[in-house]
Amino acid sequence: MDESKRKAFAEDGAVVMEGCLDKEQLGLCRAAFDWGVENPGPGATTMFDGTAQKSHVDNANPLAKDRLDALVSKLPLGRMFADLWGSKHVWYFAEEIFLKAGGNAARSSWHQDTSYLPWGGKHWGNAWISFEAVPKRNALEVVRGSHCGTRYDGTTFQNLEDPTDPLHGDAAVPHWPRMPNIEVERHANPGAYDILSWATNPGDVLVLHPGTLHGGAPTDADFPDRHTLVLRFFGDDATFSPLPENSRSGYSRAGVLFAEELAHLKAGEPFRASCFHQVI
Ligand SMILES: O=C(O)CCC(=O)C(=O)O
Repeated sequence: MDESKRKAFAEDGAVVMEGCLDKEQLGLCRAAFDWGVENPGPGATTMFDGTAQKSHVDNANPLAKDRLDALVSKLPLGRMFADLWGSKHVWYFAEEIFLKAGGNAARSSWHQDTSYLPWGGKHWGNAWISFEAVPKRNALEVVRGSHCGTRYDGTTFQNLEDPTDPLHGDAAVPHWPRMPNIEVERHANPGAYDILSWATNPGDVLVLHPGTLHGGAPTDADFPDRHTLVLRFFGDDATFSPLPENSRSGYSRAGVLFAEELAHLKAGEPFRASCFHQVI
C-alpha cells in the first residue's frame, strides 16, 4: 500500500481505495445488500420517515450476521485494514445498509458514528461500498481530521428541520456538545469547514474513521438511486469508550448494538467480544 494512503487515513480520517474490490467480490457484496433489504432486521429504520426524502437504513441485522461474517472472509478488506492501520489483528463488527431511491432522498445528516457506538481508539474503519458510480456532488462528505476532534452528541435523524436534534440531550452524563449545524455554517461561509469528498466508481471503497464528522451523499434527478453497503472493522487499537448515562433516547452506555455482549467492558479496555468475527 502506498504510504500516502496510511498518512491520509491517519491524518484526514478518510481515504479512497480505488479498485479495491473486483467484479466477483462486488457481486457478493451486492447479494448481501439485496438480501438485507429483503430481510430487514429489528434495527431497520426509515431516515426522515413520513417525508418524500426518506431513506431505508438497516444496522447490524442479526438475521444477516452469519452470511456477513462469511462474506468478509472472502473480501480483501481485512488485509487492507491491517495494512492501513498497522494492526496485527482485524475483527469485523457489522454492516449498515443505506438505500436511497426516487431521486429526492435527503442527505444523511452530519454525524459521528462514535456518538451512537461505544468506540475509542485509532483502529476503526467503515468500508463504504456503493454499487453505483457516485458523482462528487452526490458523494459522502467528511470533515478533514475531525476524528481527532470533539466527540459531539448525535442527531436523532428524524427531524429534517433540525439536523442537530440531540440524540442524548442535556441531561446526559457526561454532557456532549450539540452538533454544529454544518450545512447552515458552510452555506454562510463556504470555507467554514475543510470538507473532503470524492467521486467513486463501483469497486472503489471509501474508507473512513467512524469518529469523523460525515454526512451527505444525497440523491437527485440525475443520480436518483444509491445502494450502499457499509462494512465496519476494528483492530488492535480499538477500545471501549462508553456512551453517556441517562440518554434521552434510551441508549445504554454500550449503545444499542451488541449491548449485552459489550456490557462487561470498562472504559478504556480493549474492544473485544467473542461475537465479533476475527478476519486477520
Ligand atoms: O451513506 C450514507 O448516506 C451515510 C453513511 C454513513 O453514515 C456511514 O458510513 O457511517
